Amino acid sequence: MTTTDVVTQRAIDVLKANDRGGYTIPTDGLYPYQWNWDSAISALGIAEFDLERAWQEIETLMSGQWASGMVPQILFHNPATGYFPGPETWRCDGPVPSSGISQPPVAVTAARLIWEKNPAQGRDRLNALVPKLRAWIDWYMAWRLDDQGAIFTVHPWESGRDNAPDWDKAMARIDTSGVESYTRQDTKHVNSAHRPTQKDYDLYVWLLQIGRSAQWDDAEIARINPFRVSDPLMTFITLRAVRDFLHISNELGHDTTSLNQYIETLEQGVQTLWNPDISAFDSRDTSSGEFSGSISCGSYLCWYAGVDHPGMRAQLQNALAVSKYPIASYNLNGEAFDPHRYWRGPTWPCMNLLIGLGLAERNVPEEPELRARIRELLATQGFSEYFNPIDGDPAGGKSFSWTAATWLYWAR
Ligand code: 2M8
Repeated sequence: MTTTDVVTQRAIDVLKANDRGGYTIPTDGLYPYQWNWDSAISALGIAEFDLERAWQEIETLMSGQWASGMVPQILFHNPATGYFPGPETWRCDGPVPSSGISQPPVAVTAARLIWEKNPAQGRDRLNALVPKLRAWIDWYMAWRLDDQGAIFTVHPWESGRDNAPDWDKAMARIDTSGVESYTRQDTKHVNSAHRPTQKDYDLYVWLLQIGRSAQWDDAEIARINPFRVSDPLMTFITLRAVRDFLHISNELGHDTTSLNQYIETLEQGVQTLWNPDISAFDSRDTSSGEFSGSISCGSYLCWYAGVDHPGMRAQLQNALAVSKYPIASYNLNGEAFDPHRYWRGPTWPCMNLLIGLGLAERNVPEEPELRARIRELLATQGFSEYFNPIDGDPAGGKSFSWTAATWLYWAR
């Protein structure tokens, strides 16, 4: 067996060990349920060795879709211990016990990519998913579109980049003094210096309480939730999802009404996230109109969304020059940079997978170099949740599903 074969087998073993029967947990202990965009990325990895099971991953995720079209961030299919907040805190009543917010719609793109591996075999399964994927896209455009055409998040957990510096200014404006008492579980599993702070968690729980008091009604949340930050990552991933969904709909003969309009709106929206002061796509607080001043892994998803930008190409070249294991979750020269703390500096291979797919599709010459760096990182350090971008030190959960999937689908 070559080294590649050995690492590949290890990646398959991780995904199989995290399989809970129809869905894959991110990692044992820390995250014992089905997470939305983790499952989408895991499905890409699973599709490399079991196409049927990859479809099932997406189908199980979509089984949790609410009547509104929203697809939850977490599905609590089976009782588990060791995670906060669980279903009793969220108090939602979708078809499967769940949280009340969504996550970036990578699953739409994953459905297309899985289908393309064997279009004849996947046709019926994709056809059955089409109305659900469409309803989710419509929900995003109805409830998460700002007045400039960008997608915003109402909770840092919805963005997927929980404690990114992107939210700092918007969070500083919120008084969380009414937050209920709660007990964190995450710091029982991993080093607390690598996790969000207590202040971050107070805001997460406070925003959860806001949604719960609105009984998770979208219109009421829009009225009372003070946290609303437009995010390049969410906007790029949604734009990409709509493009892929349009392609699927054309190929399979489904209704395409409004889809071109959505694409036009989002294409305009992403341009409003260009911050000339830092020469990068950046987050913007919708209430103050202020940019966060953050170059993040989300900034580099422009190519994934089909958007080239010479300024981001320059950023990419710089990122490859200043860190051994790019693309970091946050710019190494940024004032909030912390190489250990979660979404404030570490490199997340799963994000590099999405960035790399975009680079490859747009023929950006740096893609092979980026892939080689992540390949070396995973082959030598294993499948942890995230890594120090300078020395590659692994951190967070071990045997992580979307990290293993990144190896299988892209890095190997
Ligand atoms: C992290 O977020 C969860 C909440 O969703 C948490 O910290 O409790 C994030 O990295 C998120 O992007 C990811 O989907 C989740 C599971 O891996 O963990």
